[in-house]
Order: sequence, then C-alpha cells, then structure tokens
Amino acid sequence: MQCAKNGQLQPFLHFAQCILLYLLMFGATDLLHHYFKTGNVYLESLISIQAMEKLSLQYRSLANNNLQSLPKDVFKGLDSLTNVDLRGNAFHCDCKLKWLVEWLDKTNATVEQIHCESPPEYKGRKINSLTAKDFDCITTEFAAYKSLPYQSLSVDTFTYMNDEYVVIAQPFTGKCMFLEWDHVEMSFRNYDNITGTSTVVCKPIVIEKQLYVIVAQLFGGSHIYKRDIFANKFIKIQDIEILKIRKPNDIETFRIEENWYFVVADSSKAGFTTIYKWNGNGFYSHQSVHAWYRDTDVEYLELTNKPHLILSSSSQRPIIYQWNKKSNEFAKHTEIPDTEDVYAVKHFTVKDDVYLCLTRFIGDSRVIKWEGGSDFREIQRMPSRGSMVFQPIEINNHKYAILGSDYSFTQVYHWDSEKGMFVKFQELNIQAPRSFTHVSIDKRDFLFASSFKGTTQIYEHVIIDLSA
Ligand SMILES: *[C@@H]1O[C@H](CO)[C@@H](O)[C@H](O)[C@H]1NC(C)=O
Ligand SMILES: *[C@@H]1O[C@H](CO)[C@@H](O)[C@H](O)[C@H]1NC(C)=O
Ligand SMILES: [Ca+2]
Repeated sequence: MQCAKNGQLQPFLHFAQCILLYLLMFGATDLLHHYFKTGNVYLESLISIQAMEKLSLQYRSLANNNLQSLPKDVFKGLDSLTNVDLRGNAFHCDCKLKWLVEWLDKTNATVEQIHCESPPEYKGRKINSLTAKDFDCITTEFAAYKSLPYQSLSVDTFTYMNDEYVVIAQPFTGKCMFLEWDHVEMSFRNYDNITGTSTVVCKPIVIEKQLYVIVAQLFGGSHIYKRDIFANKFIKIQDIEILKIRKPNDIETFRIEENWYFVVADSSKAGFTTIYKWNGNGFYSHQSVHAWYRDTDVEYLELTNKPHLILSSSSQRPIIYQWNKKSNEFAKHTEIPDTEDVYAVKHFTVKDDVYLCLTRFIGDSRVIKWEGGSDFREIQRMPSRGSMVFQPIEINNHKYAILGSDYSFTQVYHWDSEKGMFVKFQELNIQAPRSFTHVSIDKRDFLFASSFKGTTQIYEHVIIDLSA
C-alpha cells in the first residue's frame, strides 16, 4: 500500500489505514495500544506522514521479535530517534542486513548491543563490530538477452570508424553477418552481409582505418574482402591459395613490430597452416608452419614480450612456436607435455602469469600455468563432454572460463583469485556451442555464444547487488 504520493496523502479512508499500517510496520505496538486505548488519535492534526515521523517517535523497540532481518530504510526519516532496541532477535547477518551495519555506524541513536545468530561464521558476532567490507554483496550473472534464429561458428567483434561491430559466421547460409549497435534503440541490428558458401570463419582486421575481412570457407576457397567506404559495401579483393588452405578451421590476427599478419589453421591432411603478411596492398603468404598435421586451432600470444603461436592438432600434442627476430619467422620452441587430443588452446593472464585453457572433446579439459621455457604446471581439470571450446574471458575484472559441451550444459567458471583457480559459477543451455565472445558496447557487456546446431545466443553480463 502506498501511503504518500508526491508528498500528498491518499484520501482519508486510506489515511487511517496508513497510520495503522505505519505503526504496525515499525512494530510500534506500544504506541498503537496507547493511542487507541486513550482515543488519543489526532488524525486531523497529522498533515502528512513526514509530519508524523517528526513526532515523538524517539524510542523504538523491535526487541524480542525473533526477527532474522529488517527491511531496509525502516528507520529512514526518523532523524529524531534517540533509542533503538533490537535485542532478542535472531539476526541473519547476510547482505540483506548490510544496510543495518552501515546505519549503526552513522546513527546518533543509542542502540543496545545486538549479535548475529547466523550464518555460522558470524554466530555470536556483535553486529556493530562488523563493517560494510565484511559483506561481499556484489555478484554477476549471464542473463539471457536475445537469441538469433540461425546457426553459427565464429563470432568476432571489432571497432571500425568509432563504432563497435559483431560479425558472425553462418555455415549453412554461407554468410558473414555483420551486426551494429543501435545507440538509440539500444539493440543490435543488421549492418551488412558477405554471402558465400559453407562459411566457417569471418575474421575482421582493421589496418590504417580500413576494414578487411578474411572469409574462410570449406568449399569454394577462402577470400579477403575490403569495406569500400564510397560504395558502402564489401568487395572481394583477394583469393587465398587453395593449395595451402584446404580445410580452414581457425584464424587469428596479430601485429609484430608494425606489421600485420593473420594465420589460418588448416585441418586437412594435405593442408598447411600458413601465416599471411600485409604488404600495403594485399596479404601474401609469409610462412607455412605446419604441414600434414590437421591443425584445429591456433593461438597467438606474447610471452616475455616475445610473440608465440600455439598450434593444436588432432594428431599430436600442442606445439609452441616462438618468433625469431632475425629470420622474421616462427620457429618451433617446445610442446605442451602430457596432453593428447587437445582441440584448442586459449590463454589468459593473471597479473604477469600466463595460463592456458586446453579444450578436449572427451575426458578432461585442463587449465595449466606456463612457468617459462618448457615448464608447465597443471592447475585443474574440468570434465569435458563433447567440448569444442573452452574460452577464457575477462569482463570488468571478473575472469571467467566457459566450457562448451555438445552433450550437456555449458559450464561457466569464475576465477577465484584467493584459490588461484576456477570455481563453478553458472550453467548455460546452448546447443553445440563453438565460440564465446565478449562484446562491450555503451558500458554494457554481452556474451555471444555461437551454436552449430541451434540458435545463436546473446547473454548480458549483469551485476547484482544482493544488499539492495
Ligand atoms: C549526529 O550528530 C551530529 C552532531 O550533532 C550531526 O552533525 C549529524 O548530522 C548527526 N547524524 C545523524 C545521522 O543524524
Ligand atoms: C543480411 O541477411 C539477412 C538475413 O539473413 C537479411 O535479413 C538482411 O536484410 C541482409 N542484409 C543486407 C544488408 O543485405
Ligand atoms: Ca584460436
């Protein structure tokens, strides 16, 4: 029941109820009894609820009520309180009571000593010995935002002409579908498409304000497109050698000393994983690193300021290549030991430490820490059931790792910096997920989850204050 609206009281019939409710709400049953016994209810003289608050409600007792919590703002506006008795209750000291701790800290009223009854770690603690810092009330969640009615493989985000875009590879319609953010409607809308066949990866790369898109296809070869600003469309500028790239599975882009590169992992037996370099007019093959291995994934990262590539293959352990400054090429550096059947490797950092998420289709996916050189230490294992992606993601200082599954729920893990490992966080229902991509627009954070068999899902990363 709303008793006051815009400072005005509701009609008189409500008014009497409001007074009653008000007194009951604050447990001022003594006052209530007193007023009704003596018939001393000066309704007419009460102009507003605020006026009543300023009346003589200086002493407030909520003692011996077995209360576990108190509604927030129960004392709001009661500036004249001088005594509050909350003894004899069974307070549950969780986020819902955080406001009381803050209020106790700043009120001038005398409050009798009170204690927490629960949770166990706080049982017997004096409530006024707690501080707001004792309550960890901020949590996050990936909340369903929208589903897009098509299957997808790669999802990438990029900034172009000061706007944020998303490009999604649709294998069955053969499209690279571009989405842009509508700042007025606050939603994603179609921007343009590049139409082809069996598209597996659409990789954007912006070089000197010019947008290029590497479109990898299983059939009909792979191509490079350029955004033509004047014609306002994508035009094909280049084909990628069909002899080297037969069955592309993954593409990464990177920059080493002012030069732009991309690398295509090729998963056919006769293909070559190849690095291409931008020469000002087009991309030219720079180095083929791996032949005959059926590479499923490539990862680019820098370790002690040196560029590295990690290649995952279905036929052998992940191989790490290191950039050689003299030859301007990658050279084999080491391999990750004791790791068979790794489908993909992705890295993340915690302070200066580099960690790797290793995806395995069946068995256990793993998190390992790179201790320099050829030394790795296992941090933890996660059971995998048909996993094709294990993606680390950082959103506003929260670190996650998302393990997709073809046979069960996708598991979101959250990094626990005290434990130095991931802990279970949330389950998502996505059919055959293939990539997870963080898209940050207008101070909002989205997670795009591609799906090979169902609909592409968008989640919004939301922050929840449990004390609110
Ligand atoms: C407590 O008393 C001080 C000094 O009289 C005053 O400045 C302050 O506003 C009071 N605080 C509250 C919450 O009423
Ligand atoms: C891109 O494709 C979608 C459907 O797949 C269509 O609705 C949209 O109009 C296309 N956009 C352009 C610019 O052609
Ligand atoms: Ca990759």
